[in-house]
Parts: sequence; C-alpha cells; structure tokens
Amino acid sequence: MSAQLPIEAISQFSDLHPKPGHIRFQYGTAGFRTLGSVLDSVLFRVGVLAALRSKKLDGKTIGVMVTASHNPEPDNGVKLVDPRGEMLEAAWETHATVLANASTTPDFIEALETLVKTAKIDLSKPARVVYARDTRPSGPALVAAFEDGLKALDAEGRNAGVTTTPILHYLVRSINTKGTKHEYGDDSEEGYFTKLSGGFKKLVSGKPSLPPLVIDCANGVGTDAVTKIIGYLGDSLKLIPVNTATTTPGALNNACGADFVKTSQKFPPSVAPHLKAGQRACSLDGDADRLIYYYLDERSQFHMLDGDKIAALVAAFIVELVKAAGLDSEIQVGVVQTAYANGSSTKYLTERLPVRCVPTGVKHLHHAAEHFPVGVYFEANGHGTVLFSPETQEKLESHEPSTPAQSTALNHLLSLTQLINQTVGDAISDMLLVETVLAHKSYSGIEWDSLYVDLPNRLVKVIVVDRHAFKTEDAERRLVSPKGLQARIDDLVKRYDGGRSFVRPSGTEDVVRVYAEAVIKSQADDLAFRVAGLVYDETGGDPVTRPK
Ligand code: G16
Repeated sequence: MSAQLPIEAISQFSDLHPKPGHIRFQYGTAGFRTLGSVLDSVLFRVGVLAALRSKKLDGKTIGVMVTASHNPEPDNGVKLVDPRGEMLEAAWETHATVLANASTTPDFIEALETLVKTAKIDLSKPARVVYARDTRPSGPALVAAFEDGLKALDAEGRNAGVTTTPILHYLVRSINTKGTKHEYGDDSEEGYFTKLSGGFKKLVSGKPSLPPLVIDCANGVGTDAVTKIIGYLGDSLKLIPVNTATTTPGALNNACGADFVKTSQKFPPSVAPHLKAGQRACSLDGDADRLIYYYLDERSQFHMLDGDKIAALVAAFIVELVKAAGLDSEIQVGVVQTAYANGSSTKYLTERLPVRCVPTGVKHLHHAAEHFPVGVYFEANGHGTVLFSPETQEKLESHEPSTPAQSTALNHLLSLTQLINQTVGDAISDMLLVETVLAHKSYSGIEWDSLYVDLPNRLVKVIVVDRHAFKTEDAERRLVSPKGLQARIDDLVKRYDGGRSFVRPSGTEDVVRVYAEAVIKSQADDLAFRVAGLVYDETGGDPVTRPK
C-alpha cells in the first residue's frame, strides 16, 4: 500500500468547495438531501468518497445519482450505489457523513487519511465511477462540483447524463457484470429499454391488449424514459404520458407525481382531463423510482392502488407461476414491508406468505428481501421491486418442465427476471410488471383493488425544532425518545377502533412523519392530527426554518 493520497490536488479542489459553517449534513434514508443551494461541498466530497469506495472494491464501478427524487424542486441530493446496483453499504454511510461535516480543508484531509487507514484502502487501485442527475435546475453545478472530487483523486468518471435513478442502478450492475456469467444487461440506456420491453412483450404475447394507461411523469426525468420506452413497446402497450414539462420552472413534483397522490390521496388535477370512469392511471415520482396506480370507478370515485396493493398483486401472481411451473416445493416467495404498510395489506399477505417488517428505506427492504428465494418488497409509497436469488435464478434456468403448462409458467418466470429491474425500485419496470399481471388475469383496477379493502389512513408531516431528537425501535413502530411520548401516543390510539399510529423522523425532509389508521376515515384523520399535536407540543418552540 505504497500510494499516498494526492494531498495537494485534494486541497486545491477542496478550497473551491468550502463547507457552509452552519449546516450539519447527514447521509439519510436516500443519501444527502436538502436545499440544492447548500450542497456544493457535499457533492465535491462525495466525488472523493466514491473514488475511494471504488479503490476499496478493487476498481469496481461505483454509481452516484444526483437527485432529490420526490422532494420539491429547490431541493437536491446525492446517493451512492454499490457495484451490484444496490444502495451503499451502511458503514460507508457513516464515513460519508463524517467527510461531509469536516469544517475545513485540513479537517477534510485528516478525515480522509483516517478513512484510508481504518478501511484499509489500497490507493494504488484504479477508481471508476458512473454518475447521472435528474432534471433539477441545480443539477449541472452540483455535478461539476462532484466531478472536481473525481479529478482530485484522478478517478475515471463516466457521465450517464440526465437519466432516472433506476437506470443509473441498472448501468452500475451491467458495467460490473459485463463478460461474467451473471451479465445483467448491456451497459447502456438502450440495453435497459431492450431488456425490459423484451421481457414484457414475451409475457403479454397472445394476451388481449389492455386499454391505454395514463402515466403522470411528475414533470421529471421519468418523462424522457417513458417517451423512450413507448418506442420499444410498440403495440404491446399504449401509454398516454402527462406532466411532461421538464423545463418549466417549479413544475417538478408540483401537485403531481407519486408522492402527491399517496400523501394527498387524490389524483393530480392535471390528470383530470384524461380520467374517465374505469380509466386506470399511474404516477411516477421525480426520479422515476416510485409508482402509484389509481382509477375512477363508475361513480367517478377515486381509488388508489399503492405499493401495498402492487405487492399483493405481484406476489400472488409469482406464487401462482411458481406453482404452475411445478416448483412450489423448492421456491418460496416472501414479502417485505415497512410500518407504513396498510394493516389490511399486512393481514392479507401474512395469511398467504411469510412477511417481514423493516425500517423505512429501500436499502432495508432490499437486504431483507435477499433472504427469500423470491423476495417481493414494496413500501406503501410505491417504492419496490422483486428479487430472485442467484439459486432461484439457476433453478429456473435448469429446471426441466414435465408438461407444456409447466414449460409456459417457467418461461413466464424467466421473462419476469428480465422485465424486473432487480437492482432497486423502478417505476417503469414496476409499471410493466403490473400491466403484465393485469393482462394475465384480465383485471381492471376494480378487480385488483378488491384483493382487500384498505383501512382508512392518514399521513401528516410536523415541522419540529430538532427531528434528530426522535428515535425509534421495533422497525420504527415505537418511539424511544423523546421520553414519555410513546406512552401518550399509546393512550390516544386505544380510544380508536382499529387504531394504529406511529411517529418517525424523515430521512429525506426536515420533518417528523406521523402515520395513523383506523376503521373509519374521520377517525384516522382525527388520530393523525391528535398525534401530530402531541409531537408538536412535545418539541415546542418555533418551527425551524430550513437552511438558506
Ligand atoms: C426515499 C427512500 C424511500 C423512502 C422515502 C421517504 O424515497 O428511497 O425508501 O420511503 O425516501 O423516506 P423518509 O420518510 O425517511 O423521508 P425517494 O423516492 O425520495 O428517493
């Protein structure tokens, strides 16, 4: 380990990207996320960190995505992607937070030296990083700061341009598996679209076409991906894209997108002209990794089909295929959820399959899902995917079917492994997956929705003085701090029929989230607002304004 950190280059670049004194950054649920205007130093340091992560992993390509996903347009953020396309290893999240908070260039260099020593990084190894950004106006300057970080370590960078988060994850895995027996796909956008659309076309071949699907692109980077995939899908699926204004200031995620639909429990006003009775539609979020469906019934009433409903639909379909392929004694399907999963969905699923509950954040769900031969994971907010373990994949490839029906089911399972982006939740891949199941089952939104009836629920945000004062346990279902607050929540919950509520600090916004459900809608609302009141009273003071 003779190579040394290029201190001089790092110093020179670092001085161009000073850390703002008054802010403490944290690598949270999905990386660093706050106002884009304060992230310059973080992006530079993430560039250096990504290069070191690659060196540590023997020159494997690391991914970096510049996005704030569902957050408002002035926000931005950055997250790192490990070589198999999964989220950054947890221990390195701590390193990222330490580096981001070093006050000065000398402190930053000292933190780097400590990291190199403790993580035993061989600096003579090459460093390779692939990176992309979403459509936010602050993106180009932040990418430039990030590139300075790569330059400081003389790392090899590949700019994947403006693209979705799931495509970046796909690229990382494809680059790192190129030429191996686990080759994931061609390492290009074209490879991604060909792979997904190819799997979809095989799966729906011979099935009656579904009516066109309205797709709300949240005025974000998903617009471009939807436009492109339309070309690859041909007649196999008709999409009607709306909210495609990627260059209109302030339009991103504004009264549209998956988070708007899930949180406000209504469809985006801009989608209204396309919604008639029976019409199904879906919304992506700002970086196209979340998906929420909805439809209007014959009385023009809105019904939401969220991540829980997607999990139920997809898990049941895969279980049926595994059985039809004659593999049910060998391949078990399991589901992973978070505390936000609707109580009815958990009941429906646990009656049929093994179900695990983990803390919020795709990284937690992903790792838990890896323990199942087929792991279906979805957050209620529409973020999720399906994982086929390497053993399952091999079984599917080597299994000899004994009847034509088994052979068809087996081929469908193999096509699913192509259609599904197994690196991370992917709105476009998930949309094709849902459309596949609907086509196979001849379901409209109504039949899908009738799998189980959601318990009325309400999600609210509370701005508090210090959200870091809120600590949780039991997969975020109970508060351990502030002291005594959980007992007061428990007392309130007891008064509501079917009541359930929990409180947790957001890892992507400067708020505390309160979730509540109850048998009656007005009661769920009431419970949510009362718990929010408790939270606010507990922390008191003026709500903190966000850093300028
Ligand atoms: C990110 C994470 C999700 C998480 C969401 C909200 O989504 O990837 O797993 O559910 O944030 O997290 P929190 O409640 O901690 O703010 P996205 O789509 O914004 O990247």
